[in-house]
Amino acid sequence: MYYTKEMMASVARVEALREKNLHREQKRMDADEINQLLRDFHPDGLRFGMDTITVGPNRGEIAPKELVRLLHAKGRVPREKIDLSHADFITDVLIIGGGGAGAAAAIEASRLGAKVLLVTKLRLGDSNTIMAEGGIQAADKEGDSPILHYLDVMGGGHFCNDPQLVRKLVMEGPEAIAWLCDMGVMFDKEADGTMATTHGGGTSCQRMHSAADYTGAEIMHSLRDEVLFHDIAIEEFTAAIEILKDAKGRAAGAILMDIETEVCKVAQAKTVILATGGSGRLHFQGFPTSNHYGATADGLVIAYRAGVSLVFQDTMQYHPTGVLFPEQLYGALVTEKVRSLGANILNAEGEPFVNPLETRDVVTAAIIRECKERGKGVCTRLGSGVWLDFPMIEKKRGAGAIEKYLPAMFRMFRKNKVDIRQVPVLVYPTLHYQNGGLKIDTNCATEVENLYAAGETTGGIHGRNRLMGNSLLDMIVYGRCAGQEAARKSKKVDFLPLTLDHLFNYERSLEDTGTLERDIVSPMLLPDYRFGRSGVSESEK
Ligand code: MEZ
Repeated sequence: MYYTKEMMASVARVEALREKNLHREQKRMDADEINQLLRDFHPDGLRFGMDTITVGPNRGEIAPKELVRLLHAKGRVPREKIDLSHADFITDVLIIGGGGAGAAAAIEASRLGAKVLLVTKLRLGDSNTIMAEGGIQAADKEGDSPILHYLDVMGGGHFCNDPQLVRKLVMEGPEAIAWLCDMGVMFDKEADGTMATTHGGGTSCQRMHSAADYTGAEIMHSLRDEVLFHDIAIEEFTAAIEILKDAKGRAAGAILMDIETEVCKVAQAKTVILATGGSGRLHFQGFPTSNHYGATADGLVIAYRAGVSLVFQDTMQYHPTGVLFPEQLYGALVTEKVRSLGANILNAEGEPFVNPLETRDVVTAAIIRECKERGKGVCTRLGSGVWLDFPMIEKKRGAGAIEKYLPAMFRMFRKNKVDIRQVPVLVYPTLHYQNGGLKIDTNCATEVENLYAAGETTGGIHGRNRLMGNSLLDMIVYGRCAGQEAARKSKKVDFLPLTLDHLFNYERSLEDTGTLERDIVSPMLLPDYRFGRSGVSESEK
């Protein structure tokens, strides 16, 4: 154990109050308190973190400035070397992205008889899906219903979610769980064989299905095995750097780039699915992230240039409990399941200051207020944070509960010399999820014909704040849907000559408005940490 003397003094205060805190119910905030808190302390409310988009479908709207910079950059395509009259790959359905949504889409498209090519810039499975910990929501138990789930999703998203997208999410939730079970996913069960489920922040029923605290890994491994079982072509370490269109303005493939050699190839497809995931690696407002290394908003950038609108692009999810200490785990996710199991959030005095099962945006804003305004955080070299009191779990659920329910957390901290059965852990919000993204309809169709999207790269389902466990559900429900729709549509499409005119026109608009970012190209593909966390040199900031 190598907590500092000051930290240990604060831990002693947490321990002294633990018995009292066990019997203390932290009150929930009312709507006015929540609105005020979010306005004043949630990072989304800080307008200095935003810039205005100057071209394209969302011209005049705001987005995080790190994203705007990429939207205002030139494409990566080596124009002189690309011959669009020759296709290196020809397929029915091209899937861009090898995480949960891409894999689910590939399985369904292949099942419907389409020829499928899946490209991923890392390896199949490298994604935010595989890193998801706490669970997947679905209203499949007695006493629950999709209607209650619907109300929770809408409430969590501040009632600005797209109602039809939410309807599909919750109605198809139980079937998604059954599909995963059929595929071999081993969810936790009670002794009588029924699903073991817990609450998440903002849920009215216990509908969080989990595989301990590595639910995403359990799901992704099964999806990956299933993809490999099908006749699906896979190109790893291959990034899509631009959408190709045909002479009718429909999506018709992509320019692919080998991530090692940077050699580019042309993939021609009847339909294209974007399942490129999130953008945590852009480190909005300098936050650390729980995201995988490839979460760099690529899908948003290439689809936007092709003409797809963004929705809720100004709202990000900062998960309240990222690791603050030990430093080598900075930003790593501490699953919300820890709070579902009974751990509370405490300031340096050991006092609770927010109900741990408020929605994520609320808990995040409360932590930021406690540290930044009230000065009641615990100081570390990386800033101040608050305690997540793991030992409270064993007080509530008995000895052995941590190793039973949170084996991955236990191991992660033990490897770093922290025994979470004995001591609380210092946490601070970490960038976790992109609430917004590409606009889709309930068939996963974007505004560009033959271009579909699914998973974290899309927006609208979760409104301005997603609840725990709804992204794993979203990527299964909508990933499957995208695969089916794209496969069906591919049967009606003929190949026409390919073009990149949309890219050239977009770049011309940037030149005309004087807003072209001349010193970078996009999509980013991988973060560059040579100049600090955001990949932007200090002098540029
Ligand atoms: O849905 C999520 O983001 C999730 C399950 C995260 C977690 O806290 O475990």
